[in-house]
Amino acid sequence: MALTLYYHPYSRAAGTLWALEEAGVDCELRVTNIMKGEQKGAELIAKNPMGKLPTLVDGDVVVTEAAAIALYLADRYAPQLAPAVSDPARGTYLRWSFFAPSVIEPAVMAKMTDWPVKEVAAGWGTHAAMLAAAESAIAGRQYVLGDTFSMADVVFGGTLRFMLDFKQIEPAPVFTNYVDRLKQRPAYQRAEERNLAMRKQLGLQ
Ligand SMILES: N[C@@H](CCC(=O)N[C@@H](CS)C(=O)NCC(=O)O)C(=O)O
Repeated sequence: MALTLYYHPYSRAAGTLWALEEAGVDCELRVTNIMKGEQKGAELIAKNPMGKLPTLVDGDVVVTEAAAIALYLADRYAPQLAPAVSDPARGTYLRWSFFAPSVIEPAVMAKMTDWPVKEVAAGWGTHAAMLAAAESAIAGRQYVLGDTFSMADVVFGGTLRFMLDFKQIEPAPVFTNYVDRLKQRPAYQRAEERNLAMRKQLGLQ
């Protein structure tokens, strides 16, 4: 198997399994116990100086950052899940894929930790503006691209799924309906089964 994912079921790498399942890509899972600090060991640090999961190795290439990994998998292995570079829909696809880690995640973290930041300087603005923008991405639509599912839904929807499951955002119907729709996907369910099996195998629950 050419691909290796440094993985733990209690990490963002669990979401990467969904991306792999959607892309139909086989990948060796290198379990890295973040509870024991294995992510800071020499093997992973050599590949990802952040010492974080997920880290994907594909031949000679290392890809880090969950969103980048998902978009990479679509571009390289499942182009049907990404608008072509020449398609203007690519703008929408990239917009909400980048919005997840660069706006949703820090806005939620800033609110949870009472981190005082200047709204004009912080790239994520305010929590309220983040929620309104996220809502605008999917209001009246099935998916980020309208009727067409894409890898942007794995990234953007996967982030909302996590925030809802861990009660980090309010369960507004626009978000819960969208996430419920995503959870029906066979690839999502296969990934969740694998994550669950791995948690059991590692004695976690
Ligand atoms: N920006 C990274 C964040 C990765 C990240 O923070 N991963 C966590 C697990 S979800 C981690 O590896 N934590 C262990 C550590 O920082 O030592 C991404 O989006 O993939």
